[in-house]
Amino acid sequence: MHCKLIGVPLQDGASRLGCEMGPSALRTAGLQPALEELGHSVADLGNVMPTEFSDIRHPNAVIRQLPEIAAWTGLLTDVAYRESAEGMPIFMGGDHAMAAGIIPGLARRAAEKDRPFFVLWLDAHTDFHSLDSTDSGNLHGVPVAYFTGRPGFEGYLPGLSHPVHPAHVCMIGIRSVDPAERRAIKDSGVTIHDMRSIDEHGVAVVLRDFIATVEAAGGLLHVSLDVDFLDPSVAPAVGTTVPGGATFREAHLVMEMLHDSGLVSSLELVELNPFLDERGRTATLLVDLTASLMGRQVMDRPTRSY
Ligand code: DIR
Ligand code: MN
Ligand code: MN
Ligand code: MN
Repeated sequence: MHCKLIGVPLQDGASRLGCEMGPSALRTAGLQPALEELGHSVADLGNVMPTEFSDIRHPNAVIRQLPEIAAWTGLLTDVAYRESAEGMPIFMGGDHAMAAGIIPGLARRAAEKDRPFFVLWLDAHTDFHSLDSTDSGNLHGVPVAYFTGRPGFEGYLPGLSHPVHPAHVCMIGIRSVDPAERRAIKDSGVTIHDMRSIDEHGVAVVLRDFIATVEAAGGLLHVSLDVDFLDPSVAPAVGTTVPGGATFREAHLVMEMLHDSGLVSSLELVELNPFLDERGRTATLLVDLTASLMGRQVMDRPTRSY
């Protein structure tokens, strides 16, 4: 496989500074050599950065950095569309607001290839606020509502040419949902496997169903991995830790099963805040999870202590 690393030093969607260092930390933790060791070719395309910002305001006064997020969204839609023509783009975030641009760009490409497009959303949060409902004002809380075509973004974020069908979005790891998000997502058609369902059935069972759906449809699958999907005890480098997350092995098993499915066509690693890390362990874990997704077997794991 030809992997393309694309750095997205975006932190305007989160409340704490630091996610802009995410791409550097993933490079430092050895993402490129880890992929090369598995026999993939890798091109690091560097970082992208918007240059033009328009002066937009929304009546919801708590919203932060709307002009910046609008500019990033437009830029990332173009970048994701362009870089998904061939090879496997790996977007190194950056906070989760980046998904608002990347996913519509990938969806446009999938439509052009005549393939149904699916999203696996690995996160503690549903990120399903509208601009009207967000009470934190942090726009990393809105991307799923936006890219599934929920109303209220018109005139604020770029118009969506290819919204993702909510039934094509599967969330795993959910355990922190604001009341307004809960009301909106309930009847949206998005599939949600919260942490209780992982505890009760095991992550393999819920993931196998979704993989079967994507496979039956002949779809392309994008994986959006938010660091807070993981339990803070194994992944402390994130601004919004929520206890009770996926374990080290649950996360690896997800990646291993996705590899075996052969369906994944793109990946986002988001919300890594290296300022909050402990000796690089979260960045290293993200590199190892990516390696599992790209074919590293349990018996081939490097012998390191965490
Ligand atoms: C939270 C989302 N519901 C908010 N938090 C996120 O601020 O609206 N953290 N996305 O990662
Ligand atoms: Mn998120
Ligand atoms: Mn999250
Ligand atoms: Mn909130």
